[in-house]
Parts: sequence; structure tokens; C-alpha cells
Amino acid sequence: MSTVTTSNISGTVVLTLNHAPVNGLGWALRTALFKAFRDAMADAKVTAIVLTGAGRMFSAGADISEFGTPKSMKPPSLPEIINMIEAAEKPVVAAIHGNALGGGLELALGCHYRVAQGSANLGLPEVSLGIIPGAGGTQRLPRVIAVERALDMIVSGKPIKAVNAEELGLVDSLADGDLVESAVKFCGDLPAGNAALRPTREREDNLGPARDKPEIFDSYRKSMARRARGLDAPYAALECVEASLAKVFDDGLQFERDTFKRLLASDQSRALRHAFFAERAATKIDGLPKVTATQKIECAAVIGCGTMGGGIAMNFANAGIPVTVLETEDELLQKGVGVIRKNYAASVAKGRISQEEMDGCMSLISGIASFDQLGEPDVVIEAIFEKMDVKKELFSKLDGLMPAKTILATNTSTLDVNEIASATGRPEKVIGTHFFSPANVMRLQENVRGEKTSDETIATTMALAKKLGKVGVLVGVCDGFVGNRMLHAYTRQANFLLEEGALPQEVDKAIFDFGFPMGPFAMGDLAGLDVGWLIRKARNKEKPNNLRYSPIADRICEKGRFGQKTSAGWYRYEESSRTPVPDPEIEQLVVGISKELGFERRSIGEQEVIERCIYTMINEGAKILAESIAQRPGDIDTVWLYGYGFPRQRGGPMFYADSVGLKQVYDVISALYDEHGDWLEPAPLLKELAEAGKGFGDL
Ligand code: 3H9
Repeated sequence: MSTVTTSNISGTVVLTLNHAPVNGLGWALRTALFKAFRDAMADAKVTAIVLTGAGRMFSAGADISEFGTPKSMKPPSLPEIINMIEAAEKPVVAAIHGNALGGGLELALGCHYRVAQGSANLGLPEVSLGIIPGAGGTQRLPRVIAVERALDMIVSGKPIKAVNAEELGLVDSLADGDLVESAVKFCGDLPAGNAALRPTREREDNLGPARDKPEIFDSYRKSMARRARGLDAPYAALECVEASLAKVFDDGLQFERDTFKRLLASDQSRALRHAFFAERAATKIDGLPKVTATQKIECAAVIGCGTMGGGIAMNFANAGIPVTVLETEDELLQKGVGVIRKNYAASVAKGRISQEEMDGCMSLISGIASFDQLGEPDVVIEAIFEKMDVKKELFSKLDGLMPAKTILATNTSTLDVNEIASATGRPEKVIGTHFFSPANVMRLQENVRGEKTSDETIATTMALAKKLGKVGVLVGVCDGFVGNRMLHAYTRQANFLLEEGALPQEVDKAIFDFGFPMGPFAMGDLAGLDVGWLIRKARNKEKPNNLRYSPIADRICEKGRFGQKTSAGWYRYEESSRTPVPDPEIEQLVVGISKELGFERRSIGEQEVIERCIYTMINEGAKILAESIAQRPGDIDTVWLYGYGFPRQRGGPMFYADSVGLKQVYDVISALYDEHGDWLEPAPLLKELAEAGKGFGDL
């Protein structure tokens, strides 16, 4: 139930927003606030008002789940409440802790003053939901802090800490001790009468200097080209801030409101809101009781200090968890720890962390060269190369060495977690934790449950992901799990397109234009082509002719072209450059292989590339859902958004499929199946939903 509680401290009324978990400003809370505020204003004995939040935060803004529902339109609207507060004839002070985000910060901007705890976050993150602040944020923030800083906060959506907000003038005072007491004291120190009132709309002092520098908008627009590629909201946000200088306040407010409404109805906003909720839904595990106990993870070990192992160890250190990294060959250990140090030093050089933070992290990482030094970690993560017999031997050894409490996790990206678990006497404590490269940067952690993995191990591993700052998604065992299994379908298609007439740069351009950071061939070069080649060779030996794939990638590897690391792969690379340059040698090779295979090369357009690559991925996703490898379509979307850079404004592959319409996807896949045969068999679930006129979202 949402309420606003009222208390009175020597004439100052404290209104407390009380709507767990985040004081979302949905209709019920808005109604309660409107009434409580009016009552406080009507009471002649009240001299000032403090507005604060109960629980973890001030407010996370509008209730996103109400968007698009009749409730979101029911009065009182948030802009109406904020205007009322701003026009109040008694001073109103926001007392902020935890978060003041979106509409929450807009509410605070409507107050005459802001007192905050130093640790609080203040921000306008609406652009990450494909919208802009719609309750005056774009007009009021530039009236409170320097326009350049307001522009950056609104367009980037990144919150700032209250200590920085105080320097900018967004926070008037940092709380000393109890927040509400500090805010009440702040009210007591204000001048008497009207002199204490400070309506934000009337503050012009920051606007003047910016009006003399109109070029700030053009230069900001240029600077955002890369990070805002394909997105509408950041550009609309910029226009609204520009309007705060060009228009009188009420016209600026109207311009903002119209822009907000337009964006709220857009496909991008729908997709981005889906991504927000899908990520949170993924943390909920069907059938796992809410009260499932979790184990404490207070120290960890990583086996293997290569690229993956080193990155995984950094995650623990960043989260303040001591970690040992084991590499039995001293030379490799020194090299691995050296890479970790280099990575941290690069972050220091870029100003992302301080030297003390780097030193703190490094002090939590101990490189060891012998199993005897492992101690008694709560979790061990194996990150050695992908060979089943070697992994089984390692797990059996760890099982014998580690105490009963230790969770044994594998970073395998393809191998059978059940088989690995079978090498131990504790399969209930074995789980997959599949990190993505570079593991210290990429946010996805695909947690793979084996048949015997216990609820406690699952809950602990999901909680661990959150502690490490990762987005954890629980998946089941199959070849490649969710991410790589779909990736495999996608890259196979991309390769077939080459046989039929496309060139790598043409496929990559279509995928880039769709919104991915890069296409499959540039990505292959970045990741290294040799690993996939080794896997294909091993598979061919085990199950010859199991699955037809294009021979082009193998032929490239036979030439010793393994991607960026050899300065040649699908593309060539100038010395110490990462920019892919189309290579006539590859063009010749591709054309030659088409000929050998009897293809008459034809021109392939961008739409066909998208349909063939993305729809095939969706088809595989439908099979994954039917096999219960993923719990829900949104989990698949989350895997692709955080592990592979699927364009967030399209919501992920399964959401995208629904927005295209499953009938369209099914028709294209069926036509391809008729032409190409078994490797494109439509998933029965796709067929069923398409025929019923439904989408994955209806599941
Ligand atoms: C806006 O304000 C528009 C205005 O400009 C104009 C209006 C006219 N609404 O993330 P967590 C739920 S747009 C509804 O796990 P944390 C969330 O789904 C808004 N629900 O916690 C989850 O539910 P469940 C601008 C919300 O501590 C639960 O709360 N604001 C909202 O890791 C806990 O969330 C934003 O974009 C919401 N606004 O992180 C801020 N926020 O338990 C969005 C959260 O059922 N929120 N929920 O899964 C966040 O960034 C994070 O939730 C926050 C807390 C940092 C606040």
C-alpha cells in the first residue's frame, strides 16, 4: 500500500513517501502526496515542509510499470504536483538518501532546496528507457546547475553522487548525521517570510552564460555520435535542454511534455522498458523458494590465469572479495598477473579509478603456483582450456582438496556441466559460471545449472553475480547454452551468405547498421578464429558430417590468419591498429569457394542479411525455450543484450521477433527451410505461436 506519512517537528512538517520497494511515483502515491501536501499548506501552524522517502531511497521516479496504462494518465500528474510544490508559499526542502532518480529528482527540483546524504545518487536516467524527463527535469536542472553539466546529466542519463552534486549546486547542503533532522535544521536556518522561497523556474543565473555559448550544443551533439548511435531519446533530450534557453519556462515545459509523450509511445521506448524489466525478471528462478538460503562468498579462487581467468579474478577484487589465482607454470602466472596489473593501470590512466583503488584491488589478488596454496575458498572457478578430460581431472582433484562447503564452478562456454559434475562427489555444488570476454568488462554471467545442482548453489551463484556487478541469467545444459548456441546459428548463416554472394564487409555493415557494435566477421577477428577452428576439428572427428557449415572459416585459419592477433583474419589490420580493412585476398578466397561449391554468386541486400542472420537466431531461441534451457524469452534477450551487444533499443532477439511479428519470422524461416533443408527447420514453438497470432511475450 502506498502512503505518505506526516509528522511534525516544531512546526516543520515532514512528508515521507512510503511505497516499497523504490517509492515509485505511481498514481496511488501521487494522490497521497498531493493530498498530504495540500493539507500541510492549509495548516497555518506549519512553517516549512520537508519531503523525504522511507526505506532504501528518496524515489526512483515514475512507476515505469504504469506507463501506457490508464493509471499513468489519472490526475494528479507528476508535473502538476511539482508545479504545486514549486509555487508553495512555505519553503519546501527535499531530504534525499539512496536514490533520487528520474521523476524522483524532478520532484526534488520542484522543492526550493535539497539536503542529501553524501552517498545518495541523483540523476535523470530516462534516456536509458527511451524517454526524456517528462516532469520538468530538462527545464529545471539547467536553471540549478551549469547548463553544460545539466546537458551531460540529462543526455547521458548517468547519475552523480550527492557530494559532487553539492559542488555543482544541485544539493544545497550535505546532511550531517540524521538526514531528516539536518533538513529540519536547514529549514530553521532559512530567512523568514518570502525570502526563504526560491522557485526553480525563476532562477535565470545559469542560463545567461550559456546563451552566450550556443556552440555547446553542437559540440555535445558531435561528441555523442558514437554512444547514441541509432537512439532517439538522447537527441530529443538535447533539444529540450536547448529549448530551456530559447523558450520561456512554461513553453519549455510544454515542449518537454510533448516530446516525452511522443517518445513514450515509440518502439524504442517499449523495447528499452522491456529490457529493464527482463533483466530484473531474470533474477527470479521458477521453483526456487524465495527463502532459499545462500552461502556467504567471502573468498574465492580462480584456476587458470589466462585472459578469462585474470578477468574473472578482477571481478572478485573489484567487489572487495579476496581471490587467489592459480597457474601452475610460474612464467604463465607472472604473465597473467602482469596483464591484470596492466588492465588496472590503464583504468587509472583513463581516470576511471584512482591509484589507491588499483592498489586496493591488487592487494586482494594473490597469484599462486600450487594447489596446496589454494586454502579453503567458498567458491572455485575453473577457467582452463575447453577439453572435457582435462576439466574432469581438475574437478576430481578439486573435489578431493576442497572443503565440503566449496562451490566448484566452471567457466566452460560449451561443455556438458553434468559430465564435469560427475567427476566429483558433490554434483549439487557444481555449476557453470560462464563469463564473457573481456570478463572484467562484459556484464553477462550465464549461470548453468546441472541436473543435480542444488537450489542453494543456484541461489548463491545468482547472488554472487549481483555482488560482482554482473547480470546473472540462469540457463540449462546444452551445447553452447543460450548465448553461444544462438551465436552459432547466427554465424553459420553469416558464413552461408558468403558462399551465396556476400562479402564479409557487406554482412558486417548490415549487422552494424541494425545496431550491433560490430558484425560477425569483425567480431570473429576480435575474439580469435583459432578457438572455433579447434572446436570444429574436434567435433568433425567425433561426429563427421553432423552439421553442414561453410568451409570458408577453416580455409582462412589454414592460412594462419587467426584475426586481430595475427593482423589478419576475415580482414587485414595495419600494424597496431584494430580497424578492419577489407582484404582482396579474402574476397578471392570467398569467390573461389563459392565456385567450388557450385554457387552462382548473386547480390545480397541488407534486409536479407538481417532476416537470415537474426531470424535464424530467433528460431534457435524458440527451440531453446521449448527445451526449457531458458526460463523465459526475456532471459534470452538479457543474455544477448549483455553478452553480445544486441541493440538494446530493439529489446533483444525475442522481443524483436515479437515486434516484427512471428508470422513474418516463421514465413521467412519456412521459405529458407524449403530451399536449404534441415539446418533451417522451423522451431515447432515458432510455428505454433505464429499460427495462433501470438508472440513470445504471450508465453
Ligand atoms: C520517469 O521518472 C519519468 C519522469 O521523468 C516523468 C514522469 C511524468 N518504476 O533495480 P532493482 C522495481 S521514468 C517501477 O532490482 P536496485 C524493479 O523492477 C523512471 N518499478 O533494485 C524491481 O522490481 P522487482 C526513471 C521500479 O536496488 C524493484 O523495483 N527512473 C522502478 O538494484 C527493485 O529494483 C529510473 O529509470 C520504477 N521507476 O536498484 C530508475 N525502479 O523486485 C529505474 C525500480 O519486482 N530504477 N523498480 O523485480 C533503477 O535504476 C533501479 O531500480 C534502482 C535500484 C537504482 C533505483
